[in-house]
Amino acid sequence: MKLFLNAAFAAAGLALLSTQALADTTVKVDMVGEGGGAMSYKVDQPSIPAGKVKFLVSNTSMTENHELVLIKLKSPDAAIPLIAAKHRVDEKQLKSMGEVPDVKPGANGELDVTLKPGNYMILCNIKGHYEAGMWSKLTVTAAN
Ligand SMILES: [Cu+2]
Repeated sequence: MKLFLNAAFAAAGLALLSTQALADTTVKVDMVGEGGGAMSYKVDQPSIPAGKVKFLVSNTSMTENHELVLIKLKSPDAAIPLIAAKHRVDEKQLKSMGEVPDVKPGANGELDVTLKPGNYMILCNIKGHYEAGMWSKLTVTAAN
């Protein structure tokens, strides 16, 4: 029984290595919440080392599309410009590193980026979602 378990763990370890070989770090992000309710990101690690990063994004809401826009901030508390009439963030005034656009309820998406140390934010720029609290900060530290 013990031998069998060891073999099973070894196989699982190899499978993990082969799927993560391209990214140094994988960040899992759940996008939760419906219109009128609390919308947010659940990020499995808010601080990661610089390098190749894969964001694995899942929309766990029932009816609401969400997205993930990755912004590089000039400082940890940089102001986020809004287009008030449209209830959206003004992405043109920010440095976008890429996005996973329009993820349908129950669907998944991925974003592969190479990140330098600094302060970042992920936000959902579907109308009203940023204002409802759908954003999260991310710190990228110097790689060892
Ligand atoms: Cu959203």
